[in-house]
Amino acid sequence: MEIIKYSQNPIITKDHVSFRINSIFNPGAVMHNNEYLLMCRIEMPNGRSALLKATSNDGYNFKFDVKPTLTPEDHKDYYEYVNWGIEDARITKNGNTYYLTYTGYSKYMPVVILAETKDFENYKIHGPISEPSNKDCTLFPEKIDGFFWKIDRPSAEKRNDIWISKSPDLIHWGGYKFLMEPIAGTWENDKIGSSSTPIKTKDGWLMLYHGVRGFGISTLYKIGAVLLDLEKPWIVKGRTTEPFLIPDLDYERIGDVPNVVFACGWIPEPNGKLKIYYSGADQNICVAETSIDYLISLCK
Ligand code: BMA
Repeated sequence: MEIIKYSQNPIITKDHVSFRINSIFNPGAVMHNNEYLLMCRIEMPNGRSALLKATSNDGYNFKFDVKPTLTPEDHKDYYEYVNWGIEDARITKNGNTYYLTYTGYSKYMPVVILAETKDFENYKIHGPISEPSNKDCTLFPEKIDGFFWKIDRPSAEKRNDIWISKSPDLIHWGGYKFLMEPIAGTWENDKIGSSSTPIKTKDGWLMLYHGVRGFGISTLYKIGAVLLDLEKPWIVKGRTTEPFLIPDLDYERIGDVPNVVFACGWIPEPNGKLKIYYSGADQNICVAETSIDYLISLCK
C-alpha cells in the first residue's frame, strides 16, 4: 500500500464547528475509548489559537465540543507564556495517561507546553518544558532505558534541526543530543520538525517529520518519515529521501498559508495501516492512509 489521500478530503472545515472560528487545522490524534480523537487547533476570530476536541467512530466523520476544549485562559499560572495562543498539539499515550505537547505563543515566542489527561475532560497543565524558541515537540510512548524521551526543535541562533532529550519525570529535562538536520539543497532545506508521535515497530521508532523550503514567494511544507533506533533513539537508522505527502491539490495549495501540508498526529490501525491526519494550507483537516511497512520501506 502506498499513500492515498482520502477522496472526500478535507474531512473537517470550520463549517463543522458550531461557533465562529477562522480556521481549524493541525490536529494531534490518538485512540481513546475505541474512538478516534483529535485535538484540533482552532484559530479564533481574533487570530489567536485554542484547542478543540473532535471524536469519531470511523475516523472520517467527527463530532466536536461545543466550545473550545483547552484555551490560553485555562493556563492560569502559565498564562503569560500562552496568551497569544496554543497551537499544534501532539498526543502521546503512555500507560493510561495521555500527554499533550503543544506550542504556547506569547511575546516570548514559542515554547513547548506539557499537559496531561486521562479522560480528555480534566486536564493537568504542567506549563513550559522548554525555553523559547522551541516547538514541534513529541514524546515517546514508553520509557527507554528508564527515562522519558522527547523530540523537539529549538531554533535559537537560527537553528533548524531536531534534538532529543530525556527526563526522569517529564518536567526536568537533560541529556540533550542532536538528532537530525535538514539536508541542504533538498525539499527540507530550510528547517525540519517532528510531525507525529513515534510509533514502535520491529525496525525502530517510526516518526513523521515536516520539511520546509522557501520557493519563490512561497514556502512549501512537505512530509517525510524517519526511523530511529529502538534502544538508542538518538540514532537515525533511516530516513525518506523524498517527501511522500506534498501539497499538490487545491485544498492544500489555496488557503491562509498556501502550499502547506502539515501534520501533528497519526493513528495506527490493527492491520498495520495508518491514518495520517494532516492539514492543507493551514485551513482544514484531511486524512491520508498508508501502512507502517510502506513508510519503513521508504526509510531504508
Ligand atoms: C509552522 C507552524 C504550523 C503551520 C506551518 C505552516 O511553523 O506554525 O502551525 O502549519 O508553519 O504555516
